[in-house]
Amino acid sequence: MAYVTETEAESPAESGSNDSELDARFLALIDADERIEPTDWMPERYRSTLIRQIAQHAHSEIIGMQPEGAWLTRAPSLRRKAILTAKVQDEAGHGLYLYGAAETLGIDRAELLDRLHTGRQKYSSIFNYPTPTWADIGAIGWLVDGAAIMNQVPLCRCSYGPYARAMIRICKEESFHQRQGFQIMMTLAEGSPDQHHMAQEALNRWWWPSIMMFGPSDAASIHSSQNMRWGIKRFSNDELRQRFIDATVPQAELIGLTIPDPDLKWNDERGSYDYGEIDWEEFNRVIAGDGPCNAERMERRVTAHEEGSWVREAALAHAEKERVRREEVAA
Ligand code: BYC
Repeated sequence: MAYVTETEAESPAESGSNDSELDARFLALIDADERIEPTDWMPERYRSTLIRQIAQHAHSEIIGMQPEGAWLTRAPSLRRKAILTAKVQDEAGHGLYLYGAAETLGIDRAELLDRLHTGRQKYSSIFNYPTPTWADIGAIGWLVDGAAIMNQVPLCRCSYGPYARAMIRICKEESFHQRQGFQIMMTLAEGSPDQHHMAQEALNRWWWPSIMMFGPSDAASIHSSQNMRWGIKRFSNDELRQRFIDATVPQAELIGLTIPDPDLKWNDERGSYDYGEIDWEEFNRVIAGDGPCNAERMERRVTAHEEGSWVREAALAHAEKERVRREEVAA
């Protein structure tokens, strides 16, 4: 099936198509909160936008295995190790569901991976930060999975059916991940002074990058208004960021940790927390490829892909053998 790339897509009027009747039918489905399915007609720009977002999401899941995978051999107990192994496997599974959802849009998984490996597609900024202590694993579960849930629960109602359905299962697993992360942080925060300090330092490292996960401010977000019109996005970047902050501050207070933001203050009038200035320069640097771990993450990913080529070849050879066998039986 033919597909357009992010840059090839035409700039549309409202929905991206020149065919007003098909357009009207497509937008009527969106307005009725129905799901668009792979066999339905859709504007090319809707298709390419979804390919971009779902692929970025899938890439984030598999790159996200790296900072946590680094602690698999160093987890502080067998129980913690088993839980972390399961979590890292879950991330691989999320990648699989998401690449599968992207493929329903007519693009090949190998092409998507190639776009990641050649820097033509992004992955989440958050996974370009290091995990120097065990507490960083707690902070990732608590904050990164917490932010992911806030962003992803609305995606369960995304207008594109296969993406929305994949998100339902992913969100269930992310909730478990968030709780295990919070539990690690709680244990450390309530432990010895050194452990408490380690938890606080991890919170200091991960707070601002987690806040940045929600993307640029609404004023700077280039895709938001079109994505909201298409029912891909249900809430803006800033709305979700605010919800995350409001939900997380009381959790930090509960375990006696301090959010590293001197400007954080409850605003009675808004019924929300006011927060300090986000370092957008850092965000832009990280998404442009110049964060603390970008080079290391990409090198590891490309090496793993190359070293795994024999597995893909073996799986294809096996599938072919099975196909021939089935044909022989049927003949
Ligand atoms: N990192 O116009 P905007 C996870 C890019 S969770 C890197 O607001 P949009 C996990 C954006 O792609 C993380 N790039 O875009 C959790 C665009 O660039 P391009 C993954 C970012 O699409 C725990 C440009 O900035 N989650 O995987 O309306 C464990 C302008 O942005 C970031 C998802 O992907 C960022 N943080 O909104 C393991 C959720 N933010 O593409 C794994 C699905 C923005 O034009 N994605 N950019 O070159 C979304 O909800 C939306 O795509 C976003 C951005 C909210 C991220």
